[in-house]
Amino acid sequence: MRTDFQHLLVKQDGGVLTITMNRPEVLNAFNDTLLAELIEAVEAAAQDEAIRCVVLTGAGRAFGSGQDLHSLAEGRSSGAVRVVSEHLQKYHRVVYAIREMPKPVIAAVRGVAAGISCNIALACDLRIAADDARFIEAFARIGLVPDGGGGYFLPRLVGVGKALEMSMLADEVGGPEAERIGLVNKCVLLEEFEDATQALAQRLAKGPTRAYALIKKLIYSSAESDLQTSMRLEGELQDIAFETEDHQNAVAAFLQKRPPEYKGR
Ligand code: LHQ
Repeated sequence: MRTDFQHLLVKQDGGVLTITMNRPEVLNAFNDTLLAELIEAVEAAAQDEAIRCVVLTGAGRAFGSGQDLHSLAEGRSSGAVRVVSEHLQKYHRVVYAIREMPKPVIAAVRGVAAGISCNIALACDLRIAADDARFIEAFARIGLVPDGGGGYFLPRLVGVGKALEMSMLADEVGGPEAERIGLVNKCVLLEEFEDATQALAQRLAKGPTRAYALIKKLIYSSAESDLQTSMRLEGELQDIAFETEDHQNAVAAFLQKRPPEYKGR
């Protein structure tokens, strides 16, 4: 993957690729360049077998402040943004790439995650937050509806009642509260945030990557299906997992009383 992006920092450490949205002067708001670069980076990460876990985070004091409202206003007045749903399709590419990525994707959130930046964090498989995190479904503040999959992810993570509250009141949800309501998996002290993120990512990158891809498929599909459909899919996926080198080696390691080593194959 190229590394010479204008508004993204990408860094690979072992099997972990960290993608950092980098417009800190506007709290990493999305302009067209940042959005295009994020699409490119997540789609490339999906293809690269050496990458076994992706971390998405923000530079400076925030994760992201959503759509850049200056560039949106310019796009509207110049006529470049006529029908907003067409513009949204670019964000949808990011969301689909994350969900279909055959490896775990972690959102690492410190500071503000507002608007569509918040919902991109919700699209990720796991979320770790610093205790200064502020999740804001900011859309209603400017008379809009949650986009970027927010209407889908929010009620599934926190329930319909809390999803409506967050979307209508658009109040901030802090890191500890986000952990309590299931919006994030873990909230840690800001001083521990980077180490905790990397520890989680490195652990996943050393795990059974193919099984993780199949787990994503099973859990995401089953959230939408009945028991019979889920167990049919479970069988299909287990047939695949059963033939992987990682499964066979891990069973042998257990029987030989030694720790397993997963190759991601
Ligand atoms: C910003 C932004 C920003 C530009 C802070 N843009 N500059 C909608 C429509 C169409 C298509 C696609 O998608 C969407 C989805 C969306 O994402 S809609 C929601 C868009 N986001 C917002 O409405 C949030 C706007 N920002 C805020 O409400 C605040 O800045 C928050 C609550 C995020 C952070 O507040 P503070 O911590 O007090 O920081 P700040 O307001 O002082 O911001 C720091 C700087 O960042 C500041 O610039 P300045 O030159 O004054 O230092 C802000 O203007 C700039 N900034 N968000 N989205």
